[in-house]
Amino acid sequence: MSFPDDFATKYRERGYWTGTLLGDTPGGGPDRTALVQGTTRLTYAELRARADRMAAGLRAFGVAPGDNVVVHLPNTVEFVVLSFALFRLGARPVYALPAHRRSEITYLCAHSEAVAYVIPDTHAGFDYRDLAAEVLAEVPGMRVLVAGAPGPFTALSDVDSEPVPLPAPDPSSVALFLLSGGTTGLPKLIPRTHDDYAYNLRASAEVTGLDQDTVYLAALPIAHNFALACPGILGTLHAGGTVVLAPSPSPPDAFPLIERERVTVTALVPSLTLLWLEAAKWAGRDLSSLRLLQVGGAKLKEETALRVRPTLGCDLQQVFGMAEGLLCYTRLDDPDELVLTTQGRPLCPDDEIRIVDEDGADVAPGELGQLLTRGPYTLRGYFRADEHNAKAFTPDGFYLTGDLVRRLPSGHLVVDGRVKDTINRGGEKVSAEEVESHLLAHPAVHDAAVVAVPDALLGERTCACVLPNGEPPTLAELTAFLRSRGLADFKLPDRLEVLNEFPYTAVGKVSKKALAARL
Ligand code: J2J
Repeated sequence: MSFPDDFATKYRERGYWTGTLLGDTPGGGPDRTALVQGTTRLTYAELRARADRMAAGLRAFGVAPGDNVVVHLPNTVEFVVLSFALFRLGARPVYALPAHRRSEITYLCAHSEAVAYVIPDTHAGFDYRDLAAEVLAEVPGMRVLVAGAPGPFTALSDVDSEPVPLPAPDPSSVALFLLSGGTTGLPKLIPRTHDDYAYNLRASAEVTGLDQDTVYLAALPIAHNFALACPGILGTLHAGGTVVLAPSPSPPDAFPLIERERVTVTALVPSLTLLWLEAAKWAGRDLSSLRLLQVGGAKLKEETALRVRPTLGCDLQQVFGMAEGLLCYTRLDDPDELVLTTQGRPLCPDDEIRIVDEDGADVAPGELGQLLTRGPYTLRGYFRADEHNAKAFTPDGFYLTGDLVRRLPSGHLVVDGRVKDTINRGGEKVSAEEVESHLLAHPAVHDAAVVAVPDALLGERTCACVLPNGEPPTLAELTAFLRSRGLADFKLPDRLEVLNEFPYTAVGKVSKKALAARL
């Protein structure tokens, strides 16, 4: 599903789509530092050279333009080099989150018909080579590349050869796939083109004021849109700044890096922001280089927003974004009132916004309704998902975000709930339907409904409501069962409620609203 010709023409004429290829993104001077990971430091010249060699190596290895490659790497130099190598080649990374496991990865590899799957050897106490062996049993024929000790597979470091001239990909072609937070059973693949994603990261870099003096700390997983390109690592490298890769966003990992590298900008979800605000008081680390903290992924409470400047000594930017496209940012020169209480306004003057009621009619100005959007960097359809696309888009191409928002006269949006059946667990999105379908496979579960319950730290947690089949299962039994089915840990229910019956809506569907209210 690509952009219609008349829209593509408009987006080019207005200067959003410039024909820039993502492989050409690293924009800094050759001797400047592009990447820092632990004791490893790469200049821009080194980054470009390594990406060129890996692109040639991948080509020789059999990866061709248009091929899909599932990339399952943590925040490492290899992630960045591999991404640029694939962009140069015109092969397409499918970015899996480090927390994904057999259930998600098997599906992603099969659905994208990936030719290769790239993993670390171990990360955060987990051996990804064991996972790869399990995935291969279900998706045979795929090649596995390992950053680190390869075990039975191929070392990524061996995928290396003298640079060769490679044909440049078409800027309007798909450059990469991101994953949707998911409203249905399985995560959807979001195709992003060179043209649209280059705009996404360039305009984001502008709105956050990035330049070659920026030192960006990648604390959140860079496989996620926020830390990848909003402006994230790609926006920073475009601006010629320095990217510092953190192994995790926890204060003990992140704070020493901020102090040592004089980090100026970073991005967090609200639950981590709370953690940082607490830790900053006792950590005894010099965080004074921080200029800007971006917070997004879930609704930031005003109480938390108010604490950012006094505690961390930097400005706050709220970001309401989605991997599907649309990004809203509070601006650096917005009045405090807007920065503290809104989720920003759209990035592009040609982001089209509609706010509609249940019948799809536009609401009155200032009223709450579902946000629909269309624009130069918002997808027109998920990859190979015709049936879902028919429901997720209007006939004229607006994407139904599932978010409930109201718009202020300034154009800023306030997010206030959602109509999609997901749980936003500290910024990590859990599809209720996906968890329910796994729960239903358990012999002691007759029926299951998964709902969000409020939580002081994470914003929301996941509650599994179950009608038992005979002896009711325990939460520990169910989470062990879900884990054995290869589901990522962040999707495991935090709480179990065993019920005798579900409340139903007039049309006979389980009423999640009534269920949540009952809890
Ligand atoms: C309330 N809900 C929010 C916010 C996202 C930047 C920032 C975040 C994401 C992201 C992203 C929210 N307040 N500030 O991709 O580039 C919820 C909405 C939205 C969904 C998208 C980025 N910011 N959300 O979170 O694809 O429900 O992207 O539709 O993971 O997160 O989730 P995701």
